[in-house]
Amino acid sequence: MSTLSLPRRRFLRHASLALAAVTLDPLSLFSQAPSATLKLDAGAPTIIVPPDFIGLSYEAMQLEDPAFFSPKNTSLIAQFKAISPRGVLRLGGNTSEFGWWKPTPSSQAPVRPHGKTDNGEPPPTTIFAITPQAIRNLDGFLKATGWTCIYGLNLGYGSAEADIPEARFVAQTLGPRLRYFQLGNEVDMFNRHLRDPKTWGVDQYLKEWVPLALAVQKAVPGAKFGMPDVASDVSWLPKIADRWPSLSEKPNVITLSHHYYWGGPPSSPNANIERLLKPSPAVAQKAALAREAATKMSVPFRMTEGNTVYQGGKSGLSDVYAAALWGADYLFELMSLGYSGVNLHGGSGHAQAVSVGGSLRGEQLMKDPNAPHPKPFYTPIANEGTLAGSGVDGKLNGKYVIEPVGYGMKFAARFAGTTMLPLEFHTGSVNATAYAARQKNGKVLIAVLNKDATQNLTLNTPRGEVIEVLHGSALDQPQTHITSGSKGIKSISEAGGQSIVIPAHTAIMLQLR
Ligand code: BDP
Repeated sequence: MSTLSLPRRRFLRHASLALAAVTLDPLSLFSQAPSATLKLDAGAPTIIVPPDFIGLSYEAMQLEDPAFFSPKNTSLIAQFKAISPRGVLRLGGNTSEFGWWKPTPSSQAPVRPHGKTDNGEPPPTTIFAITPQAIRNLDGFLKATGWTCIYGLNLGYGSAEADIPEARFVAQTLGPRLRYFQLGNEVDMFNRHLRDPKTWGVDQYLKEWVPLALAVQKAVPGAKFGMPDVASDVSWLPKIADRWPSLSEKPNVITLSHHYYWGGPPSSPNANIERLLKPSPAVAQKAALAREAATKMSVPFRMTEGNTVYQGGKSGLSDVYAAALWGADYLFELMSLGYSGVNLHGGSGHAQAVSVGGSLRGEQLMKDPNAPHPKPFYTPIANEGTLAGSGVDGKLNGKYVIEPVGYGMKFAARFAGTTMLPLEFHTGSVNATAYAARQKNGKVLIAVLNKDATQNLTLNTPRGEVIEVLHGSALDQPQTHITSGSKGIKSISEAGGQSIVIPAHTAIMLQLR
């Protein structure tokens, strides 16, 4: 039996709570727990989950430090691989409109007209350089992780002149590790800072985006694109799909994309654990719009950037065990809705703080902003140095740890490369979800997430073994574990099946015989 969990330092902060956790006799629970039924519909149409479904998203500004995505950053590489042996690293975020390509040490930074500042966006004076060394190191990093990359080019301050040399070098260096370029981050928000709100919209966007993408494509043979990477207005996708047939020349778009933050800002009283774990109808509504557009354009659709709470996340919500259950559930849901992949956002404190206007708003809500916490709060992988506190960036020390939301991703990653199977799941009053999939070896996996804060779930299932458990002592505490095996979760055989008790706020992975 192996257990993966948060590092000792953050664990010890809550050791007293962990010790107080009561070990319940699972058999005694059968009588008290409400019962749920689960029925597989093996004959129904199915969805294939790509083997590299799992993804992480980082700010483009992370490239400012060539040592970050580098083959030498072995601890970060290990954590990428631990979350998923295959995956997609997406580089973009608000900072992708503020970088510039610096081909030689003597190249001069561009002088840019500074537009207006918008709350939650980088200040207009933000500028950082991306060098050939950063791209070469990125390639070494991708080779070491086995991941590929979605690379964000600059649309906000972009031009053919500025973007082509960067795109050319990136394509030549990354080769097959470059999945596609994206050109512009959260273009539905450009009206608030980078463009004239009176004229900005889908039509103006296409007027700028299409010629720029075509120029890059002509200069960089084989260049492919994802678009439009909107923040929240997913109705842009069907609007683009409707206009697409009328374009005289079409760039090679291979994916439609949008972002998703569950809630925010951090100060909102609605951003709380109870609501985080409830179903979010917006997820399926956005999926319906994305699917409609993607079907019209005959391309896959992807959620390229998202997480719990925007503006860098919220202390006590984005960085605690509840976020692991949210992350796992969200990923399973997107798999069952037919997404080709999902990238949860994170990074190191500095780049991410710049992306949201200079500081992590969630820190202002903490009693002690210097108390150890991941920076940003929602990052799936944190640097141990930033956990130690002290300022926005903490001290990067080369050691990386998986945070709760990253454990949720790791738990869901088991479904990568499977075929989803529809199921019927009735849980009564318990807040729980379930997903099923057939693996390549033919065996069926069922993930059951009991997100309920207090109620256990008694479930009647076909016969099988619990092969993994996602658990934490409390929803509002950081320690999070994935334990292989059944971790004491007992089942009772019944005619044609079994009963399993899943304790409150615990998820299991069941493999049927
Ligand atoms: C998104 C931006 C990203 C930010 C994130 C946030 O693309 O750069 O870091 O929001 O607000 O909208 O946390």
